[in-house]
Amino acid sequence: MLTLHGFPFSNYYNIIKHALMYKNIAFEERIAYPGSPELMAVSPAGKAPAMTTDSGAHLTESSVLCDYLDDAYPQNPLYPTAPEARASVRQLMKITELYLELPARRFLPAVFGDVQFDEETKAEIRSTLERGVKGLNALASFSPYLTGAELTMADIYLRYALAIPKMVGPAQLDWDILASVPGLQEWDAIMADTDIARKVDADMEANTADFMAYITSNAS
Ligand SMILES: N[C@@H](CCC(=O)N[C@@H](CS)C(=O)NCC(=O)O)C(=O)O
Repeated sequence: MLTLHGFPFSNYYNIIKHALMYKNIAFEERIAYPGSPELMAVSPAGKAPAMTTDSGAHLTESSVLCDYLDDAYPQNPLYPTAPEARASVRQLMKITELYLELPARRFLPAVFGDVQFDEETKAEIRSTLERGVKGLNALASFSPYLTGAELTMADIYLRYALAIPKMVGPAQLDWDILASVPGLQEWDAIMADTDIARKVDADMEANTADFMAYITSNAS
């Protein structure tokens, strides 16, 4: 059976977990924290998520895993079939990763530690985030999903990627991403209102104390 390695507090892990559940793919979860020998054994960069396929191959990088799941398990597809439409979905995923998730992630040391960011760095991060906001404003139709009537991988990807800008935006930049993109708040509520999202969120909540304990014990 396919194995998902990582931890439920991780937003990237949850992208893959949500996709697996949506596609009705049998999988087992193996909890492994960043930098642990268990994760290093399956993830060269020591990051979550990693996946072990049915034939025993180890794969990493969430966007790669998203593609793999739809290629290897065609049921309940999360990408359209037409090449241009597929590219549009991937375009949204890439914009989400590069211009929303990753820049916001730079503030995590302020959330999990006592790091302070100077105004110049904040302005630099903000200007990257503004590119992401422009991208969503230009490309997302919210009708009701990002690219139309069908849920795609871009919706799942954005739902969990948004966790970081939502977490850091107000405190670090006095900025609310949901208010910056018309339709995003309503879309976010739709995305949260499914059994799969509720299960992923509940598991995340349940993992919080354990993850924090791991972070704390590895900080000292
Ligand atoms: N580019 C990677 C990023 C994954 C990532 O950053 N995962 C976090 C957990 S949410 C992690 O393992 N961080 C540990 C680290 O950076 O050492 C992906 O798309 O899967």
